[in-house]
Amino acid sequence: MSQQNAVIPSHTAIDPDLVERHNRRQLPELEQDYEFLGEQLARRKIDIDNICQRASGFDVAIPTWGVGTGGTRFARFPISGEPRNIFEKIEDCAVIQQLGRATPALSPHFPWDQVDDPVELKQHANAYGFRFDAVNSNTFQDQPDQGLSYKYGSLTHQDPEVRAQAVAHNIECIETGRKLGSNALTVWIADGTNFPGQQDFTHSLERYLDSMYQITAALPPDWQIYIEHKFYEPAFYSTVIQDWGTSYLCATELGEQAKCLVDLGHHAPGVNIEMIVARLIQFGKLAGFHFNDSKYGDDDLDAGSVQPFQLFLVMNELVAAENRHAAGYDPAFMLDQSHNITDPIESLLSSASMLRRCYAQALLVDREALAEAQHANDVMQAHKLLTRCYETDVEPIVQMARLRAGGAIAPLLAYRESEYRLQKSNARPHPLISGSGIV
Ligand SMILES: [Mn+2]
Repeated sequence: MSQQNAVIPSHTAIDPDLVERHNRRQLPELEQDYEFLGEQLARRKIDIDNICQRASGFDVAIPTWGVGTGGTRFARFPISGEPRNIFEKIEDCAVIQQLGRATPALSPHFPWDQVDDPVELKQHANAYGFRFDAVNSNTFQDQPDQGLSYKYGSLTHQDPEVRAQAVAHNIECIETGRKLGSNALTVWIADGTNFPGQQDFTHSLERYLDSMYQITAALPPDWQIYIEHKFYEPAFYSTVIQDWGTSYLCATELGEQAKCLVDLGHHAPGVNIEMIVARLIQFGKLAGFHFNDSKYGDDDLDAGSVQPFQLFLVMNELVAAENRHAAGYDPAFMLDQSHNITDPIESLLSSASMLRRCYAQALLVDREALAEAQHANDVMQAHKLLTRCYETDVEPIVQMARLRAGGAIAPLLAYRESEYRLQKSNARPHPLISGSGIV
C-alpha cells in the first residue's frame, strides 16, 4: 500500500461535537463487543489490537465523480444538495473521511474536475486533509470545445490527428496531476467496435501501443501509468483493452512504469478475479484496484454489496502478498462506483467500511495452517480455514479502528444525525431534472 504522510486538516465538514456525542452513545456497546471478539480471537491465538491496527492502515481513495449521483444510459435521478463543482465535491468527500477515516485521498478526473488553478485546488483539498491519488483521463466522450471526435475511438483511432489529440489530453492530465501531487495516471479507453469486421484487431492494438508509448514517455520518473481493462461496454462487440491478458501484454511492452489496474466490475460474470489478482502480483504488474461490485453487466454497484465473499478472497490474496513482501507489490486502492439510487456519501462510507471489513477478515487467516493443509491435500480443512475467517463478524474491529482514528463508530448513523444533506439541499440550489448519462 502507498503510505504517504497524512495531511493534517484545518477544515471539518461536520461539527466535531456531533461526532463526539454520537460516539459517547455508541461506545459502551462497542467496548463490550470488542472485548468479546477479542476473547474469541485470543483462543485462536490472534491479537485483536494487532488486527485493528493493521486494518486501520487499509485506506482507499475516493473518486471525485463518486459523490455526484450516477446514472444509467436510461436515466439519471439527481438528489438535492448535489455538489456542483470540484470544490463542493471535496467538501462531500470530507464528510466521508471525517466520519469513516478510511479515505484520505482523492482520485480526480479530467476534464470533469478541470480548474484554472490546480494549486488552489490542491490547497483546498489539503485543508480538508486530502492528498491526490491517481488522476484519470477521459477520451471516452467528446467535450464541447474539442476539435476532433472520439466517436470511433481515441488512442486507437485510425486518424493520427485524433490519436494525437487523445495523447495530448493524457499528457495534460500528467501535468495537472504533478501540480496536485499525484504520482499516477489511470488510462481507461472506451475504444472498440460494435460490428464484426468494423476494425482490424491487430492494427487497433498496434495504434494503442504507439499512443501509450508517447504518454509513458511523458511520465515523470516517479510516476506510474495504470492500464484499466474492461471486457465490454460501451463497445458491444469488441474492446481493444478487454481483459487482464491484453492489459498485461501492453504493460509489459510499455515497461516498468506501466501496470495493470483491476476494476472488479470489468470482468465477465463468473470470472475468478482473485486468481487474476494473484497472477498480476506474481509478475509484479498489479497497479491496484477500482473497487465496486457487479452481478450482471453493471460494473458500478457498491463494493461487497453483491459478492462479499469474492471481495474477501481478493483481500486474502493481498494479505498473502503483503505477508511475504512480494516484489513490486504496492497497489493503489480506489473506489469506482456509480450511485444511482442511494445518497453517494452513504454508499461511499459503507463501501470503504466494507473493504476494511473484508481486509480484517483476511488478516485472520492462519497462513501456516493453510499452507500445511494445502501441502497435505486436506481440502476441507484448507477451505474451512478460509471460510471460518470470512464468517467471523469483525465489525467491532472496523468500528474500533474508526474510533481510534477519530471517526464515528457508526458513520451512517452519524451522517444522518448531522442532516448534512438537508443543509446542502438549501445551500446548493440545483435543478432536479432527470437526465440520462452514466458517470
Ligand atoms: Mn474503473
